[in-house]
Amino acid sequence: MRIDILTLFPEMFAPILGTSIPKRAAEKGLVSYHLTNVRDFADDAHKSVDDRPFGGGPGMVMMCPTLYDAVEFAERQDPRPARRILLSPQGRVFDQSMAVELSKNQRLLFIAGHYEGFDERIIEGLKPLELSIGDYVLSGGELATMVVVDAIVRLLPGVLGHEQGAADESFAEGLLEFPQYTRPRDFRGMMVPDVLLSGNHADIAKWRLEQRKYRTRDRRPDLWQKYAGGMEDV
Ligand code: 4HQ
Repeated sequence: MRIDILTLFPEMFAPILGTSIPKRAAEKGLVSYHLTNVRDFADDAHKSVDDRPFGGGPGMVMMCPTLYDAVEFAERQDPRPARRILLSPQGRVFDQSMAVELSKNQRLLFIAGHYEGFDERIIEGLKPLELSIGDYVLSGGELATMVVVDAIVRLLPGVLGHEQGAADESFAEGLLEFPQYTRPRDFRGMMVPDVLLSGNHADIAKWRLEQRKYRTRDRRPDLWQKYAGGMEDV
């Protein structure tokens, strides 16, 4: 997979993409990251990438010409068509099923704006998939891009070992995880549940599934509704 990222702050990405799983994925040749600084495509002496909004009001708006030039430049670097993605609170809220779908693409191109909004013709003409990582306001799309990239890259075949891959499937099943314990059995009077020390694997599996259901029903009624789907006995 090739991932292009268009941003005014390319230096924000190296610490994340150069660490842990995203780094390992690149080292294994399963993904490559390509940063493009949108400011390099500014065509005036002041290197401007944004301007004041028509109609007035606060804030600045990312201009079409620079961003279109940056997108077209990045896309010329590889013949495969890129799925364009723009991070914005107006987008569809990103979730695991979208990570799975996006991980099937050969090429993704992310547009991360900073401070400002986007000229609407960026959406209209470039037709990016608009994604939000949640209902809060960030200073820019960079962190949101990194969240989405991380969630996708760890799904690429060969990036994770078998154990972790299996652990992800359980989230895909729509339930939260069960509580985990390790040594010591007694920590300041807080005990590990007996069933986990019983050696009875059927009982352990049953207990863990129950815990997952309790937790999901209690903490995430939205996920529980999807999982149980109106079943009467749950
Ligand atoms: N922003 N999910 C505004 C976000 C955001 C989010 C990114 C701030 C885009 C223009 N992006 N810029 N939440 O708050 O994705």
